Amino acid sequence: MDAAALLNISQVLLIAILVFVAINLYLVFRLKDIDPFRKWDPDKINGTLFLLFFVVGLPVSIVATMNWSDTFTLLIHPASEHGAEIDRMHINTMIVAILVSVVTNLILFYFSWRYRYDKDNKALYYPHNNRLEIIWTAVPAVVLTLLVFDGVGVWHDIWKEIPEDQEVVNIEVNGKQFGWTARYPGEDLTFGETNIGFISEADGNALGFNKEDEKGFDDLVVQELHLPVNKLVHIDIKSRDVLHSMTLAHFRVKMDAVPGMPTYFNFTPTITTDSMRTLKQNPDFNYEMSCQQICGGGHWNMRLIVVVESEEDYNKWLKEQKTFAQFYKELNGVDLIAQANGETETTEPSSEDGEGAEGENETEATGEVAMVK
Ligand SMILES: [Cu+2]
Repeated sequence: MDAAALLNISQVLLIAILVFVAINLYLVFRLKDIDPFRKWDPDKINGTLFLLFFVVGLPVSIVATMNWSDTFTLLIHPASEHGAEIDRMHINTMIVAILVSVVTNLILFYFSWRYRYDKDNKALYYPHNNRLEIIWTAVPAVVLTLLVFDGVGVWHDIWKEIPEDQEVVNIEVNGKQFGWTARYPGEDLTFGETNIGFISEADGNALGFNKEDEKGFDDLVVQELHLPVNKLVHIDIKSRDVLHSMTLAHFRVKMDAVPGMPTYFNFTPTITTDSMRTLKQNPDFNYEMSCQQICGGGHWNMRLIVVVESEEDYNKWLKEQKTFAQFYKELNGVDLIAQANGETETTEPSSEDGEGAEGENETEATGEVAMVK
């Protein structure tokens, strides 16, 4: 028997003994026909308990939050350019909410004690006060409007148009029950066409590539998201079944993945995984993508590791990943590139052919798994 089980048994025993003692006391009082609580004033007791609850409860909840909640530790080191703005808004909202909550609860608990029942006191009939009504309607309205305006401004900044000439890293993220898969466009920087009707888990085409579209041959399908630091990232977000929510909490990024309606999010990661490990003093720390929309039984397990690294390391990693054509050939023995070339002989010396040949040579060298179901 382990310590925890022993503790549980001793707790049950303790409660049983207390119940036993209470029953005995009750029987003794009844036999002797005495009421030990005759002199107790329930209004005074309740009033005092209310006050005590506030005086003890408030500091306890503050200490507990500061020591055991993620609220404060999560909200340091935003890892994206816009993250600091989100945190600033969050802190402003928290200050307002905590202030209002402490003041109203102080009044609630103090009044419960101060105006407890007293037989000499007569209740004051006070049905209405226009000035009070105006104050407690106008003050929250103004404060909330200020918070909302601030939020709209920040949201507008996050969603600003990207200038045509700005360099953007394009990535696609696909959600399904239950997992995330990321896709990079490969060397041609263009995603191949996909269609939900082409999805076939059996032959490894989990994203539904159109196997006749050459633009998809060099696409990289990966189970780990790599991002270059300080580069603008554009993520197209898709879902193939139900509603998911792509969440990168450390980067303050969150956007729903909606079946049949592609969404997107642009952001710039600013802290590499290595730097964050140092900042957090945790050598095992990893950024991760999660799902924050309850989407079924395996919702909790929708996790994708995210690695932020230097552009050099990022490019190196990209080169190590298998293209869709390589992966497909290894799994099914079908060479999509050769097939496409055979069918379209007239368009022979295109640039894709060169890339295709290179890709074939690399097949042997990179044996690592790039694509999982
Ligand atoms: Cu989900």
